[in-house]
Amino acid sequence: MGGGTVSAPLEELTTWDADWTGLRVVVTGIGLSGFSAADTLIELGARVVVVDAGDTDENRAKADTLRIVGAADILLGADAVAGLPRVDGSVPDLVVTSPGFRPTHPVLAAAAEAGIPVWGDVELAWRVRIREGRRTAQWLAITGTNGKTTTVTMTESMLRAAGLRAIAAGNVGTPILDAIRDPEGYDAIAVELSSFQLHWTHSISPLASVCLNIAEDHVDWHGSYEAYMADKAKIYENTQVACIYNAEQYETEHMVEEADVVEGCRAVGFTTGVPAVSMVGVVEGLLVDRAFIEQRKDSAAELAAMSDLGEYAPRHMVANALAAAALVRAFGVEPAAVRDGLRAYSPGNHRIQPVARLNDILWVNDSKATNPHAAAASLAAFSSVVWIAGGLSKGVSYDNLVAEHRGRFRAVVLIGADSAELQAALAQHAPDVPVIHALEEQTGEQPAAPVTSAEEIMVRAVAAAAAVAEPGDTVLMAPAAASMDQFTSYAHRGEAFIEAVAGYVGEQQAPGQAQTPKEP
Ligand code: UMA
Repeated sequence: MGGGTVSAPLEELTTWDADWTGLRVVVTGIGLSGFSAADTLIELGARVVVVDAGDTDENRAKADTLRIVGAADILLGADAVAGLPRVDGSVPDLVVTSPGFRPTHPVLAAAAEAGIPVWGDVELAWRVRIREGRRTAQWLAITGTNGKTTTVTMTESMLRAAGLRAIAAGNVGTPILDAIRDPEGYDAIAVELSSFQLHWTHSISPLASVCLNIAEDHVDWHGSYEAYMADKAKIYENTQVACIYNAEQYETEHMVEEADVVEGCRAVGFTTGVPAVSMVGVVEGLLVDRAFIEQRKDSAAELAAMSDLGEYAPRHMVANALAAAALVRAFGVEPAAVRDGLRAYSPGNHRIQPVARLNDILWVNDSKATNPHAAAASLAAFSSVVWIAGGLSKGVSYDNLVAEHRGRFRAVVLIGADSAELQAALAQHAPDVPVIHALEEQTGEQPAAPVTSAEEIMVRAVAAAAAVAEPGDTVLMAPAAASMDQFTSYAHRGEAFIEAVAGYVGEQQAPGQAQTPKEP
């Protein structure tokens, strides 16, 4: 450390009330997590410099807010992130990074080179969660390639049904530091953790944890599938009561076997089949617990009925519900609250969301399918599909997805600025399936005009899909890719699809004959 006021050593900074004063911290990013990290550190009395490549109006407004709440230097623009800045003229003691920054980013590479510790906002949140005079929330930690958001939201719903003060936070949207700093505090937090966030956590010790599933994703950020998997496996480290694994995916069980956990912590499986001892699963249409009851050797406790998940519950939804149930059971929640929580839960938009039905063709928005694994789950739910797909591929392979589902495709409509990888997989594994480029389509005799907006992309994709779909088909927009090449977010992509479908349906129908979408 340099001169001036010196805080306690980092290893002693494990509560809110520790001496954080004068700690020199660089915060990377002024988005959701960076802002909450900087705001927290300022409140703790640390010296903070925030850097962000985006010199936008929004970032400038946030910078002004941080300057008002306390001493912080905020550096915006490309130059700001060219290397590691000094804090009060000295080398920083710590870097707290936003998850979007890759480990190879110049600021983080410089920190590694100088031997400066890097934490994520989640590590910081863990270190400040204990505060005198406030209740300390237990953490139920959730990761996985797909289903995280559904599972944290279901977990939150079950905890609330049990009368607990609970919130879903982390990657799901509410920064974990906002939940930690809530003045009333929480009994439990359902914490969604992405692989990026897990990469920068070091000491968290959740009450229970789960990796729902694992498949190739975010290879560009992590460098390899193995590195991604290793970061996901960190969810189980130091777990106190139960490590919950997917009994249908050995990789997750293996992660539990390899984890260093608190003594006495149990391994509990979830399965959509009949559960063995120490598992939760399904028996004759009921979700049951053979893990958290005394008599588990020869009996099971009913948690809920499949029908409590709604009329239409694909297999992965059942799996997510069981994982959530295992987490809350580990916390001591009664079976009735699992059922009530599931009944109260309503799935978010953009996840296998039926948006219209016309001439026996169902239109489904699954914009949240941002990788092949998620797209596979929704493709599996329908037998004959016009598939709208493509976008930012994040370096993953499409071979297995296309090879496995080629029998379902009536046709594929490509969106995405560059969907060459998906197109190559289609050419190799599904050569007979018609592939339509939404953006290159000809309209009548005239070549299509250049696409001017994200909305226009979806209008074209919907028109192309409508031209080939037949009664009984599902038109499924499950891109298997991120959205940022053409849209601002998956939500924007989903909204554009919903609007385009509504426009198409409106054109087809005489006024007054609109059909309301039904759950498939
Ligand atoms: N920035 C740079 N340089 C970079 C990267 C980012 O300057 O190389 C700046 C941007 O200009 C921007 C800020 O950093 O101002 C954004 O930071 P960020 O990308 O880390 O995003 P946050 O706004 O902090 O949101 C993050 C999560 N985003 C990512 O992990 C990319 C949000 O998850 C999360 O909800 C939020 O923290 C609160 O915890 C979103 C996500 O897409 C939903 N997650 C990925 C996923 O689910 O697949 C992992």
